[in-house]
Amino acid sequence: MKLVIASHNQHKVVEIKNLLKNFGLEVTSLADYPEIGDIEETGTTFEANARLKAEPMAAHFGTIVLADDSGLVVDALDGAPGVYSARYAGESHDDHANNLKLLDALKDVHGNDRSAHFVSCLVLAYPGVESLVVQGQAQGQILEDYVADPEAFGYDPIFYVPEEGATFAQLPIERKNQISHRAHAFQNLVKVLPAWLEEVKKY
Ligand code: ITT
Ligand code: NA
Repeated sequence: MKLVIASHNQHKVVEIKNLLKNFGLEVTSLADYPEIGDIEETGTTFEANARLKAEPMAAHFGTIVLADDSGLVVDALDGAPGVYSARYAGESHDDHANNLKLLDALKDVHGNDRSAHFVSCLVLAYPGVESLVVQGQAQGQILEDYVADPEAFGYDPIFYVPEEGATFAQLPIERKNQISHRAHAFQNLVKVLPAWLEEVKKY
């Protein structure tokens, strides 16, 4: 069976392809379909935005489509940047600018008060079948010092996991893919996917 990852974020696509490795699916992403532009994410929840990305694409491709809507929820900022994580510092989706803006917003917040969690909401869509929705979270702390890393994904350079003694950016991808919000969402997906694929096969 074919599955298209409805994402233009290459970091995300690499992680998801890795997480999908043993599912026996033929996986592509929007990088393979340059004619498809960005979808406007007008939702106010991760689920709403993931549905906006997955469901029209499933109708377009006639295949299973997987979308991930994710973000960083910072307790001291009442949940910001949340669903606006990609465009926190503006529509250019600049990870470096987003990190700087977040550190500035937290400049008077110290120690354990810098707690945050990542959220990943996955939606699997297929024409005529009710979408499958799962979520995962990962808990951490926002560092005060930022070592810019142009290779890193989003907020990974400032997201510190005490149990690992490392930021997400410092972990090998294999380890991040065991403990991340996306990894936990996939662990939840595995439980419900077989029954959903049976529904898909009926169409
Ligand atoms: P697509 O919508 O095309 O998939 P996007 O980057 O715009 O790509 P989102 O709208 O879901 O995706 O925004 C998620 C943002 O949250 C992302 O740009 C990062 O800033 C942040 N983020 C999500 N998961 C992350 C992770 O594992 N590590 C670091 N930052 C992450
Ligand atoms: Na997006």
